Amino acid sequence: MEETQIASILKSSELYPIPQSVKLSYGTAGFRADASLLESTVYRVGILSSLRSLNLKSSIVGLMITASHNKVSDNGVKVSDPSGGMLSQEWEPFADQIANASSPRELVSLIKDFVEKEEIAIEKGGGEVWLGRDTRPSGERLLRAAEIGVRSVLGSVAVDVGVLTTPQLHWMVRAKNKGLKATESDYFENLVTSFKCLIDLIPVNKVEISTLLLDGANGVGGMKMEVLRGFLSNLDVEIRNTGRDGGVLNEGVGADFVQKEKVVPLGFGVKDVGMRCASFDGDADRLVYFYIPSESCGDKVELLDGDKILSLFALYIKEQLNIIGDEGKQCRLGVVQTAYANGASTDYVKEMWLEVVFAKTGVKHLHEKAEEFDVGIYFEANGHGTILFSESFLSWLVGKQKDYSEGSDKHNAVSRLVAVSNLINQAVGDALSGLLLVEVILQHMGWSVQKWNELYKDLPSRQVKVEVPDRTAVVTTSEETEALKPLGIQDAINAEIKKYQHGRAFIRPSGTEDVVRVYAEASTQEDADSLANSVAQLVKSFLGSS
Ligand code: G16
Repeated sequence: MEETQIASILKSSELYPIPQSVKLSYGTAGFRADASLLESTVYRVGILSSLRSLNLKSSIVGLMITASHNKVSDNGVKVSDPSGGMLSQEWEPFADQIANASSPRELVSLIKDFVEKEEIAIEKGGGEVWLGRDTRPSGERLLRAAEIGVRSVLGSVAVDVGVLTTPQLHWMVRAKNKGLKATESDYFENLVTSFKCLIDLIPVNKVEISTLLLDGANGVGGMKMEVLRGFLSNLDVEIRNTGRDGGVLNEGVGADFVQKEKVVPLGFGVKDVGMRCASFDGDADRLVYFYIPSESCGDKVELLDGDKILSLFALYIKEQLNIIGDEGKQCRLGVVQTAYANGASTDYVKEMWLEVVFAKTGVKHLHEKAEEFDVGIYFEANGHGTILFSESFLSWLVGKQKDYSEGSDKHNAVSRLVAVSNLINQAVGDALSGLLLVEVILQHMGWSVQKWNELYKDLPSRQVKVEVPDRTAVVTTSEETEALKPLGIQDAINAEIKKYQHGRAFIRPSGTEDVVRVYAEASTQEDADSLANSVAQLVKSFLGSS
C-alpha cells in the first residue's frame, strides 16, 4: 500500500477513536449497537465498502445505516454486495477485525494485509459506494462517518442516496450494476408497472377492494408507502404510525412487535375489528399481516406471519405453473424456512409437493439456499423474505411469452410469473413489494384476509428473549434446532419438551440484540407459553441472568 494511502487512513481514523471495552460482531445483519458507540465502526465499514467495490472491478456497493427492528436509540450498518445481496460472508471476519482494531496503526496493518491477500488494486482508485439511511436521528451523523471512511480509500467515491428503506438501497445497487435505471423513482415505477400488469391479468375481479390499514412502525416504510400509493390504483391504503404524530420508531408498533407479541400495535383498536391490517418493521424489510378477530378478544390479533405469506405466494406460483402444464411442472419450485417456521406451515407446503429446505436465521443464509431453485421462495416467520427467479428460468418464461398466443391461459400464466419477478425484490426481502404481491394475490383469489388465514391453522407458539451476561456462550447446530453449548442444556430442554404434546423448542443467540432467543411450540397456547418459560428458566440457570 502506498504511503499516501496509509497516511490518508491514519489521518481520518484519528477522527473516529474506538470506544473502550466494546466488542462488535457483524452478526445476523451487520453491526448493531447503541448509536453513540458506532461512529468508528461505521467509518471502518466505509473503508471496507470501498475495498469491496475495488475488489469487484469498481462495481457499486451499498452501505445502509439502520438498526431495523431495534429501538430508536440503537443504530447499525450493513453492506450490500453489487448483486444487491448481503455482503459476502467471506468478508465478515475482516469486518469484525477492523471494527475492533484498537488503534489507527493496527487498523492500517489489518487493511494492508487484507489488500495484499485479496490482491485488491487499491492504488488504482475508482471504488464507488452508495450510502442510505433510515429515519433514525443518529443516521445523518453516522452517514458522514461512513463517507469519510469511503473517501479515505483514495480515489473512491461516496454517493449519499438519502433516506431509503433497506430493500430500496439493495434494489438500486443491483439495478445500477446491471446497467438498468436505478433511481428511487425507477424503483417506484417498477413496482407500479408490475403491480398494474398483475392486476390486469386477474381473470375476473371477484372481490370488492377493501381498505388496507398499514402500521408504518413510525419509520421509513410508511413514509415511502405514502409516495407509492399516489401512483397506484386498485389499492386503498390508510397509513398509521407514520412517525409524524409523535410516535416512536418500533415502540409498541411495527412488524417485530406484532409478530412477537401477537397484540395490536398502537393506533389500532376495536374500531378496526375484521379489517385487513399490515405492519412494516423499522427499515421496511419485514412484513406481517394481522386482523382483530372480535371486540371481545382484547388486544389479541390473528397474525399472518412470514410463513403464511410464503404459503400464499407458493400457492399462487404453483397455480401458474399448473396452468402452463407439463412444461411448467418441470420448474424446480422450492421453499426455504428457518427453525422458527411454524410446523403447520411446513406441513402445508409439503402437501403441495414442494421441496422444503431449512437454513440458519438471517436472510443471507436463506437467500443462498433459495438461489438453488428455478423459483425459490424464502421467508422467515418474522416476515423477512422474497421470491427468487433463476436467470435461466426467467429467459425460458420470456421465450414462452412469445410462443403462446396472447390472451391464452398459458400466455397469461407466463406473463403473471414474469410480472411477479419484476414486482418482488430480487435482491432482498422487501415489505413494500411483498405487500403489493399479497394484495394482488388476494384480489386474484377473491379472498379476504380471514379466508387467507384459513390456509392452515398455526400450531400455538411463543417466543421470549432472555438477557444473559454472555450470549455467545450458546452455540447451536447449523440449523439452530439444538444447542451444543453450554454442555447439558440441550438434554434439559429435551426433558422439558417431552412434557408437552407436539412440543418443540430451541434456543439461539440473537445476532442483532444482546439476548438469547427462545422459541416454543405446543398443541395449546398455554402449553407453548409454559414450555417457553421453562426453557427460558433453563437458559437463566445455565448462563446466569444479567
Ligand atoms: C435481521 C435479519 C433477519 C433476522 C433478524 C433477527 O432482521 O435480517 O434475517 O431474522 O435480524 O435476527 P436475530 O434473531 O439474530 O436477532 P432485521 O429486520 O432486524 O434486519
